Amino acid sequence: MKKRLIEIRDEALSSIKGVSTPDEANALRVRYLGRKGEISTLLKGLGALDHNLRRELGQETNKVKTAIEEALNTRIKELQCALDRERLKKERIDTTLPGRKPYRAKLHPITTVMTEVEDIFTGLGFSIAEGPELELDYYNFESLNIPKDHPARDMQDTFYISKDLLLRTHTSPVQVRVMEAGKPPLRVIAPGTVYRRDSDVTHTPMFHQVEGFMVGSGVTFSNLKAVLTHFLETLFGEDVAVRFRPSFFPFTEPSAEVDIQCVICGGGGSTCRVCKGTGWLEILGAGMIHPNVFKSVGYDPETVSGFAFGLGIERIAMLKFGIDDIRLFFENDLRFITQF
Ligand code: 2NM
Repeated sequence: MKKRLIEIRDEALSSIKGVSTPDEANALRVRYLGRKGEISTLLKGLGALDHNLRRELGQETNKVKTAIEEALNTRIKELQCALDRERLKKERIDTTLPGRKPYRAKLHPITTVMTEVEDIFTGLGFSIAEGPELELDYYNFESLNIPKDHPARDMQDTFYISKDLLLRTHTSPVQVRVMEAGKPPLRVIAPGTVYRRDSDVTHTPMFHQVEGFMVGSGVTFSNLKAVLTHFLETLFGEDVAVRFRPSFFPFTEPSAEVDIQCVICGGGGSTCRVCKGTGWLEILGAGMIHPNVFKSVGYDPETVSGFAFGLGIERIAMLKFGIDDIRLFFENDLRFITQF
């Protein structure tokens, strides 16, 4: 029996040397030291032995158990150390790497241009007004001298909600509401979102406008030219050439379109894609407010005069930043949006 005990010990110790994971070592612990392990099984025969022999074998067994236990613990510690070393190597952090730059939010290019336009007009004494995007047909069309069945309603295809309710196609209805609620003299701009059924590289169904007007006694077309020329020189630089061309809007008479010399080719490019070889870019619509608009808001067209104008923010942002597709503004791709 003592011989068998030594055999078990040697076998266990050599097995322990061969294991390669802590789990394997623990399996050996069960096999040799467990309740149904090799040693327990051997000790079942102990009862039949003589007292002295039993004591001697008992002591011997304890020594063997301790030896196996120690060998197991040593091996497990070794293996655990190796595992830890490997993990540390794998998960090593290079503290010398430069830190990642935190993302810094920027203003959307449309917001930047919108604010710039607002600042120029507030600098001239204009105040800012807002109004509903869901608008009555009356304020969007009727009051602006655009009766039902008037061909001008087709100029901007409209999103109708019902017969009388629509998404505003321009911010002029805000101007009408401001005039209706106040009395001359007034200088107001109305920046905001407008909606038209249109979609291609230069049109989106939602875009941004700033419209403005100035009314009082003796406001003239010269005042219109002075204010808009100052505006364009501030926005595009003192040296920009400005041109006023006759045009038509139902809500102004006379009406004009305002061009600047092409910011891309400088006016000389017969092959320029942006100005299509004309050398000029259309930037603004404007005119002297129509007597019928004054009548709508309860002003006397004989004693009150005024000019009004409107411009598209996306178009200006495209020209300022050299962007050729308006849809880029609305895709919210950070690679685009963070460039400005
Ligand atoms: C434009 C062009 C010409 C305009 C007119 C008015 C109002 F309400 F005062 F009559 N607001 N805006 C106007 C005039 C807008 O945009 C191209």
